[in-house]
Amino acid sequence: MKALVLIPTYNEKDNLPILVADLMAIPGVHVMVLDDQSPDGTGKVADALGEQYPGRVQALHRTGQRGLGVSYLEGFRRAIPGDADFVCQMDADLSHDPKYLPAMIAAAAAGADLVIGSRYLNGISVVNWPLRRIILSSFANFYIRTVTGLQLNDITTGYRCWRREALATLPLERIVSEGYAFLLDVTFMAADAGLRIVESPIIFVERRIGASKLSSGVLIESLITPWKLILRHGRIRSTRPRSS
Ligand SMILES: Nc1nc2c(ncn2[C@@H]2O[C@H](COP(=O)(O)OP(=O)(O)OP(=O)(O)O)[C@@H](O)[C@H]2O)c(=O)[nH]1
Ligand SMILES: [Mg+2]
Repeated sequence: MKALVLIPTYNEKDNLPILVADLMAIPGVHVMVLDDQSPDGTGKVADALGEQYPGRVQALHRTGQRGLGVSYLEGFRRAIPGDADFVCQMDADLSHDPKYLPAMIAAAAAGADLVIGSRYLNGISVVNWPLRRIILSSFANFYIRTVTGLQLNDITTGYRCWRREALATLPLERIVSEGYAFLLDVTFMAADAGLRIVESPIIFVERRIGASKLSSGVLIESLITPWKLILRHGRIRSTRPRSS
């Protein structure tokens, strides 16, 4: 079993070594850091981790347009022709605890095409979020569900695990969105293609070190994207996916 974890970074020099050390404790897990020329030197930290864990950690120094969506797309493009059984996605800011990864990989090994690390499967599982952030995120998920027909509790989470062969079937080159809209876009594409999506519970912990990079432009894009998706493809009509 090989799982490649894609980690997009922008100014995460203090968080990244902690996350990678925890991931390296899980057998079969490999890491690809997707750094966007972070001014704080995260790229150098990623290179050092590559030397510390040869053959398991790889640092990709992106050039050109910066962004979460374009970084993930570049990671997918590199991972798809590779030999990993599973391709996972995680934030670098320690919000996504690696302890949930084995259960997510197991769900994919058991037949799910996409496993979503869900904050909203058992009530609301977030730590250190102000009430307004909880309301915003819950409303965003309710809004996206209502407009698109996607029956998932957490559509904007960045903690995921794909079966590589299933990911390879998607027309990813069509995606142009960023941030939360990117995450919605790719999830919608997976559901529209009939992939089997399951949710696996996680407890999300708000970052303690470093700053958030998601702008109001990205939030507005995530309000518009659901409408773009249904205008192009229609609403999702599949039955409610099962949780793992
Ligand atoms: N490569 C790359 N990574 C990014 C970019 N913007 C954000 N990231 C990374 O994407 C992940 C999620 O970004 P965050 O800023 O934590 O977004 P968020 O979790 O919605 O916001 P917070 O709750 O404030 O942390 C982190 O690992 C970031 O370092 C970018 O432009 N390029
Ligand atoms: Mg974060």
